[in-house]
Amino acid sequence: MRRWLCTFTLLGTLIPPAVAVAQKPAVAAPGPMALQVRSEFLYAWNAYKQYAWGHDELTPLSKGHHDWYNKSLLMTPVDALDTMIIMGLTDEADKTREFIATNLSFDQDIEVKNFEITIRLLGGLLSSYQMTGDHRLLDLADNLGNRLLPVFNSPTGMPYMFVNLKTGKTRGAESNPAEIGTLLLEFGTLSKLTGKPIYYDKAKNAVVALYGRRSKIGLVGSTINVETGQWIDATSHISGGIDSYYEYLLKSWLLFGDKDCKKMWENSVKAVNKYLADNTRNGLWYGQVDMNTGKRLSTQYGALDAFFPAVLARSGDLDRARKLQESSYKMWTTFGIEPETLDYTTMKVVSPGYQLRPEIIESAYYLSFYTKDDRYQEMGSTFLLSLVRYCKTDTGYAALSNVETKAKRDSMESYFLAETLKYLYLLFAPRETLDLNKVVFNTEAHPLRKTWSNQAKDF
Ligand code: DMJ
Repeated sequence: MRRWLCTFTLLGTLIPPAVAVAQKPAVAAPGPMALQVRSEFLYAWNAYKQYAWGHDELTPLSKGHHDWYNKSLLMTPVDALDTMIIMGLTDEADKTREFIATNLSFDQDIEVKNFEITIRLLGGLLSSYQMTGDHRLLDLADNLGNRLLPVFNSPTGMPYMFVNLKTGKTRGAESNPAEIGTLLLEFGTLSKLTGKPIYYDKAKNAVVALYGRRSKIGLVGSTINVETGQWIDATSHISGGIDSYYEYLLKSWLLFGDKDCKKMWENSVKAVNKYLADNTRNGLWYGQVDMNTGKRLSTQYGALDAFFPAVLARSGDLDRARKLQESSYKMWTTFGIEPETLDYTTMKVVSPGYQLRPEIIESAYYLSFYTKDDRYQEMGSTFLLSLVRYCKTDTGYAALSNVETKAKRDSMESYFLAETLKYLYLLFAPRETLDLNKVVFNTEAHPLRKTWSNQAKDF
């Protein structure tokens, strides 16, 4: 197994690994902006270590910790590990990896959310395994994947939302496209790396079952019953609850070369662009429509929708990606930081929080990579400034409960270290730090590579 290498300058400055192009010539040193992001990462990580070590997450205002279940699953360390590797924080990464490998156990009598555990833990373990070659991480991933498999035992093959890691008991028949269709990158990679086809097959079957229930005009709704296959809420959008279903159709094609996924992506994005896109005087936005009729139901857009320019850019649609990113940026700058949701016809806040989300930064990074336009690093400077100004506390970073008052909330989700700061770092880091054409990020920003293909051209 090749390792993702870190190199050092003569002065001893740590240079980040040439992710996905390991064994190629050394990468240029990160500039001042990238170094600042790295130091903000360390600031938040050290606060986690000081006040929440061994737990799932830091609670920055109360200087404590929060566990998702009655047992910690080391959410923050697992989610943050590949960011450390990419940033070249080798000692920190080595210690964290050792801690995970010796302390993380999935043999727990707890009922977990399949989607979150898959994207954060399974994704994190797999990418860190690919970067380090530490087999203990793959063993953990295999162990976890096996414990999650019962979710697929529904009459339709679409997964239940929850599963008990010890007993395999499932619950939660009312689910949504994101939770059903955001599993194939992780489960598929697990199959490729372990040689066990069951993971790929179950996750693929679930997506196909969901896609097969799209409406006549090609859209999916917000809520579906995985036992009956009936839609419960026919509202269609690209926001939370549906978002990464679309992302994974495209990316499963890119990572696995799965032609069914390519077809499902192409058909789906056509319908999304036809019915959900809303070209207004205020720019391009994506709102809500009825999945059966295409009738517009509302005009809301938010922090979660802001992932879509990244996906459009990755698919080659730079024109729409650029326009939508300008709208997202307008959303951010109107308040100094973005709200969870606004009405794009009035620019009034609908849901006022900012949960330290990464999507708008992820899109800036993709657009910067594919267009080489300085505009997106300019956006990145604004994002960094706002984060430091409004979310930095004396103990790590905190979410905001209200972007208008800038009141803080006692939460620092693990994705802040896995995604938000990783994408911000990559936006400013030397381009060769990571070749976006050679990895596929899962929806939690864990980069996956076709290490199973053995074809030099893939890397
Ligand atoms: C992350 O867990 C993932 O990006 C997911 O797809 C959406 N929500 C958060 C970040 O906002």
